[in-house]
Amino acid sequence: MADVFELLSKAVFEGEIEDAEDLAKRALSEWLDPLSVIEKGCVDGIEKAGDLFAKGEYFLPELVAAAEAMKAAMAVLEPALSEQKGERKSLGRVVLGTVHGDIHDIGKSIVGSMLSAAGFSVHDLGVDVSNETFVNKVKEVSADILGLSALLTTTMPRQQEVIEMLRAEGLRDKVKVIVGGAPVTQEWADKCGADAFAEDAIRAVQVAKRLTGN
Ligand code: B1M
Repeated sequence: MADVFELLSKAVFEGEIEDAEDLAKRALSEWLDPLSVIEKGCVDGIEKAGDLFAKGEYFLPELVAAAEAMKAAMAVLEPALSEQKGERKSLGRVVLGTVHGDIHDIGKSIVGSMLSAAGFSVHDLGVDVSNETFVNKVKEVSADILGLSALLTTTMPRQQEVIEMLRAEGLRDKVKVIVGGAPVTQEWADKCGADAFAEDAIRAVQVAKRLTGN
C-alpha cells in the first residue's frame, strides 16, 4: 500500500489541491516530521512535475496546478515547522526574499520557516523583490543576514546587483549575504561576492548559524 509520502507526492505532481491538503493533515495527525513530509512528499512531487515540464511533457497550466497543490500542503505543514521553535532568544535578524523578476517562492519560504524554527527573526519580503527594497530593509532592521533566492538563470544576476548596491551604500561589511535557489552554485556565490551558498533549507540554517557565530 502506498504510504502518505508517496500519496502526497502524487497529489502534488497531479495538481490535486484538496488531496494534497488532506494528505498533509493526515501526515501531521500521524505525527510524521513536517520537514520529512515536505521533502519526501511535496518536493518529490513538484520535482517530478518540473522534470516533465523541462522535457516538454508537462505544460505551464500543469506546472501551475502542481505548484498550487504544493502550496496548499505547505500551508498546513509550515505552521508545524515553525511550532518547533519554542521560546528562545533570537539568533539574529534575517532579511529574505526572491529577487526581482522571479516569482518562485516555495523553496524560499521553506528556508524562511526553517530559519525561524531555528531561532532567527525572519523578515520575508516575498517574491519579485526589487534590489532597493532588499537594501532598504537591511538598513531598516540592521539585518545580520540577507538571504537572496533565485530560481531562474536569468534572475541570478540580481543577486550580484544587490550585493554591489550594499557595497555602494557602505553596508557590505555589516551584513552577511547567503545566496540560494536551484540554479545557484558555490562557484556563482564566489563570483557574485556572496558570503555563502546554501544548497537547501537545512544547509541554510547551518550556514546562517556559522555566519552569526551561533
Ligand atoms: Co518555474 N522554472 N518557471 N515555476 N519551476 C523552474 C525553476 C525550472 C527549472 C523548470 C524547468 O524548466 N525544469 C525553470 C527554470 C530554468 C532556468 O532558468 N534554469 C522554470 C521556468 C523556466 C519557469 C518560467 C519561466 C516558465 C514560463 O513561464 N515559461 C516561469 C517564470 C516565472 C517567474 O518567476 N518570472 C515559471 C513559473 C513557475 C510557476 C509559477 C508555475 C511555479 C512557481 C510557483 C511558486 O513558487 N509559487 C514554478 C515551479 C513550481 C517550478 C519548479 C517545478 C519547482 C520549483 C520549486 O518550488 N521547487 C522548478 C523546477 C525545479 O526546481 N525542479 C521550476 C521545490 C523547492 C522546495 O525547491 O525552490 O529549489 P527550490 O528551493 C530549495 C533550494 O533551491 C534551496 O532551498 C530550498 C529548500 O530546500 N533554496 C535556498 C531556495 N532558495 C534559497 C535561498 C537560500 C538558501 C537556499 O538562501 C537565501
